[in-house]
Amino acid sequence: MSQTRQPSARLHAISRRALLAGSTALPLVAIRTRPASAAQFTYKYANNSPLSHPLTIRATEAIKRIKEKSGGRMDIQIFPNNQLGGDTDMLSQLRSGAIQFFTLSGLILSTLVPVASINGIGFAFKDYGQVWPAMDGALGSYVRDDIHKRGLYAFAKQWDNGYRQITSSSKPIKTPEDLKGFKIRVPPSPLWTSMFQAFGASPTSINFNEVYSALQTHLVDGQENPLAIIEAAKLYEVQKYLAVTNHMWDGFWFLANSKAFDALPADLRTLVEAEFNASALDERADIAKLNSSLQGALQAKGLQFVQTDAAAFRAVLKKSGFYGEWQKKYGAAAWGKLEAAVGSLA
Ligand code: X2X
Repeated sequence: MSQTRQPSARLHAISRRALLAGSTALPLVAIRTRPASAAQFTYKYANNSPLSHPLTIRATEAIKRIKEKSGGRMDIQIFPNNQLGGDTDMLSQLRSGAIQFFTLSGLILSTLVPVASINGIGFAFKDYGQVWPAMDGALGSYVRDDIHKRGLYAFAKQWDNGYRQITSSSKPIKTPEDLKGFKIRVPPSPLWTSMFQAFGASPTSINFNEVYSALQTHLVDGQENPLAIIEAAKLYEVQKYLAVTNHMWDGFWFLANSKAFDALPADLRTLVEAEFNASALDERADIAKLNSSLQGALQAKGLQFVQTDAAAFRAVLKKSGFYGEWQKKYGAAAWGKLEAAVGSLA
């Protein structure tokens, strides 16, 4: 036994010695962890989106362009589909610098930057003709300034999540009264909870990575999301009805950890921001296309669509004092920017 062992032990000793001798020129750590990468900056981007969702597809394209155009100096590794945890976990990772880039709904970001949920005020934006000028303009800048005060950097162009619709397994939601006592999942955000409480529903905050199983096990009877998410995450497998409510518009901020972003040389900062902003516009166009094609596709998969009267839902919110309450929370400056974009809400 010792005879068979000896040669290999010697070989091992030799190769180790050889490696150690070379280690002044090439650090061992670099050889082991990133054999093929000569990148100067290796950063991580994480999201909650399924692989087939335009957010992941277009972000992946931007990352590829950034690598090419930087001559390989900037290598961003993508961790989609909640691989690194739920949104609130990933937000902590972004803040600590464990990840450097992350896309997050403004409404969830509001747990850190309160004004970031303002675009989600119920029935505020009539259509995309109101959304993009506001988010690319004064309202978006106002929110971004507050984000920047919290150690995070938000790129100028927001990505589209979409207008949200309510799905359910137990009964169709046709009128606001149907929401009374309805057990609905909402993303973790005070605005979402407040809005569904105003309807008399029973909202539970759950990160997106647990939504499918929460619906499957009937922990909740419904949830609300844009069509593109319902399709990409296959929520139609565990839901029967979709109420077309368009009750809020939701978008993703493309966020960077400010320290990590500032550590990049100016040319890489410019490149990274330009490419992610360009992909944001591609992604907006993808979602617009999906909005017009997905109803048929989802119906074919068995989801029953129910049309609703938005004015009736909005009237309930108004009567409950929802708008007044949130106007006070955001303050006159922010609310004024929202109303400048969408008209009077009170
Ligand atoms: O968590 C959700 O419902 C989702 C996927 O729409 C968000 O990112 C807010």
